[in-house]
Amino acid sequence: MKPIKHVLALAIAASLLAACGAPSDAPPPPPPAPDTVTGAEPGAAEPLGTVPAETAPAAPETPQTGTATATSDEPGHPFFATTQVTAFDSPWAMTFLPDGRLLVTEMSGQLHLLDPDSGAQGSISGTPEVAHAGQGGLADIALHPGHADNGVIYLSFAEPGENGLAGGAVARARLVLDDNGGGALEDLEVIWRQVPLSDDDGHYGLRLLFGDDGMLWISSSDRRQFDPAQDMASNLGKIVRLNDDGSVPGDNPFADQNGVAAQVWSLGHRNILGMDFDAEGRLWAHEMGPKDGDELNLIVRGENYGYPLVSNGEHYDGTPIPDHDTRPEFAAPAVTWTPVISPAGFIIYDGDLFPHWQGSGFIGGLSSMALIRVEFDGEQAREAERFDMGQRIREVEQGPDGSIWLLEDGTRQGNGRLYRLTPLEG
Ligand SMILES: [Ca+2]
Ligand SMILES: [Ca+2]
Repeated sequence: MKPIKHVLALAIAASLLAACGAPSDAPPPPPPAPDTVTGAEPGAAEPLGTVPAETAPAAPETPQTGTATATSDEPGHPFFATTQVTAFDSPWAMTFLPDGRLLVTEMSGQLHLLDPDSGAQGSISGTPEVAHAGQGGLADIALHPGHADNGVIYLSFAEPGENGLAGGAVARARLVLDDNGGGALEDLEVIWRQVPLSDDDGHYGLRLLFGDDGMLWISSSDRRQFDPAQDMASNLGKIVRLNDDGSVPGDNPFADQNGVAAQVWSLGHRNILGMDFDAEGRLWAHEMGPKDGDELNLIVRGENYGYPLVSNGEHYDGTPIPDHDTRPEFAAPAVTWTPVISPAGFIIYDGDLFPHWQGSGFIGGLSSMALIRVEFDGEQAREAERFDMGQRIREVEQGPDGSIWLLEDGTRQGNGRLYRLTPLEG
């Protein structure tokens, strides 16, 4: 991959001089209005229901000092260089094509195709109509495991319904690329929908992931409706597992139940914006807590993760929620964060460029404006390091060469920059 257009004078180490880490042209976003438990947030300027944390005096987080590696087994690690590749308006997700080009979704509904080597950027036509409001819009993108042969991709999005309602949906289509750096989606077909629809514009979730078993995993968040997370007549507040055509696998834990219950792999979730498998095939998902209590969970077949009956956070209106340790029948998080990090985007790294980070998880932080490294030990996990990025991180991806790619959240600043992280030489 060619070197870079625009290298920020920005090298971030664990011993971060964090205040130096922010590009000079990136003032912190204004403090957001509080999330509420009941109402819709005020318009599209309010993308995530995590916001109170951002008004906390410590946000962005207190910079790590030179002792940051005290939480790490590593004796130290190389610096990484942060390079701005380009910028989008309100990017949400990205995935690499087999040819090394990058597909990037925008909440407004656009799908971009970027050649990181040349900087050439094209667009993909034929994306579905989206309900672009609040946290809703075009969301995640994933390649079919056989994409190199069949060209099939999957998109998740907020789908407009009748009477001002909307629901999360997943479509698959064939990506047909042209010779001019763009392309089109053909044979687009919606294969899954959230039930029920809601007039709330938050907590869609809609992270997409394929496992080694060829199954499609979807995070379906609670739409800020709470109780559906425990209701098997709804697929809200669940992690869903489907065949690649949207049908229900016969070995799902509730496959013998009627309706959407058969789709469910796990329940009792709030708002999941990141999932990935580790090298042993365990599924991990982070989850935005209510007021405090963000989580990283090991996702186990058929388990109930307890929301809204238990949480280490509390409702935004001040109503307490019993903590996890009061109800051992519900699966407890492997990591819980108070104050919150507002997790968005997640990879478990297996690349070659940062060999000492193989097996680590990397979580984007919105309110924490950080990249958070998690270390795993079997079914245990812990935060190992936190890199202050000085901006809300929306999405994390691993590049074909093992570089780490970040999308800045554009919904606040209107400028969602794409960054590539590489080791610093020397
Ligand atoms: Ca991605
Ligand atoms: Ca609690």
